Amino acid sequence: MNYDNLMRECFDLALKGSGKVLTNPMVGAVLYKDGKIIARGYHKSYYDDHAEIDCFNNLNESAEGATLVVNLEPCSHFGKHPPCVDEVIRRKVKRVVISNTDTNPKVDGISKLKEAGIEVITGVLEEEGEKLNEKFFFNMKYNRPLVALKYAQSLDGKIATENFDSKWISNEESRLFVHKLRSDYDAIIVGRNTLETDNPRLTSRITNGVDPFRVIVTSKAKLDLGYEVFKENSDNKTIIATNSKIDLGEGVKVLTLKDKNGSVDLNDLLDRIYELNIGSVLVEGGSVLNNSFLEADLVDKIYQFMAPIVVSGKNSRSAFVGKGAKLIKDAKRFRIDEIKRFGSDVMFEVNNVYRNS
Ligand code: AOF
Ligand code: ZN
Repeated sequence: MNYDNLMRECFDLALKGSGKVLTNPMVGAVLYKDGKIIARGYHKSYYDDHAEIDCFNNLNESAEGATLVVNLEPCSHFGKHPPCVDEVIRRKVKRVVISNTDTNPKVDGISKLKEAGIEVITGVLEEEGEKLNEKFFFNMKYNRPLVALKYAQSLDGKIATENFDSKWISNEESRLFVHKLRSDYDAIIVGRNTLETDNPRLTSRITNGVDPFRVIVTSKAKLDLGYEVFKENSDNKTIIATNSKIDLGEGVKVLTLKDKNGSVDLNDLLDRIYELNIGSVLVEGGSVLNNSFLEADLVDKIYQFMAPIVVSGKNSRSAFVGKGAKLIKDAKRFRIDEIKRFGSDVMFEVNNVYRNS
């Protein structure tokens, strides 16, 4: 039997957890018996049940002899929840069909299932599964959040004019996609300059969008709390990341971080927010912060939007402002993995060359 369609159903279910599962993987599960789906489930958020358990909870009959299709290997460890494999075995499922094995070193569910006499089929739509959970697999491999930069530029590579005007380089369709990205990523990071010049809300304004954590990076000791990110903080997800001593009183979370050459140490920032279960971040500028991530070799991905306009001007801004490479051979190297069109704009999804997916 071909399990592709059932696996696609798992992917669709898994995606409902996007932006909510944080450092956990997105997982969907279906139980299939006598030619039909008898239950569906998915991992809804970081603290919620795993997909398999949610699926069993939605089941109104016996699972004995059924096939469980799930995009990730069922877990075998005691984490926030007991092992899923124990429940799969207890319910007398006869076959488990998986897209990806779990790269979490604590997990070895496949051997447990096989020992219990359950047939296991792996690798169904494996590449799609890996792409779906690229953030999770990245987290497991590198032990830190995945960092993606996002910016919109003109044909001549400018993200703002010399007086920092940047509204609106990209079109409405591109901006809609950005709101989807904001929902899919766990946090947005901006530098203090961007906060002061753009006063962004950094929320996801699409239907069912999840508002991300909003991290402001600053080295200065004083900060005005009149900006939108502080006003729209009913969810308590605004964080100030700083290498100086800031006392803002109640209400806004402050992370005091290591200093690196007078700026926030970005490795320390990523480690500290990873402890808050933030598994992915979208850096939305400005040029100096983008460049700091680049120089620290912490840019894993770029979403570069390009609009068919030319700004020109020797003082207009580009996406990265710093020392720069003296020779082209020393330029940081990326790989264009995807090109999408949004009306008159083009978006390049670019990954760092060290990443293989
Ligand atoms: C599954 N099904 O739906 C998910 C799994 O702390 P815990 O107990 O939530 O465990 C988290 C780990 O479990 C996570 O790192 C990953 O290895 C696995 N996630 N496993 O069988 C699921 N979300
Ligand atoms: Zn589990």
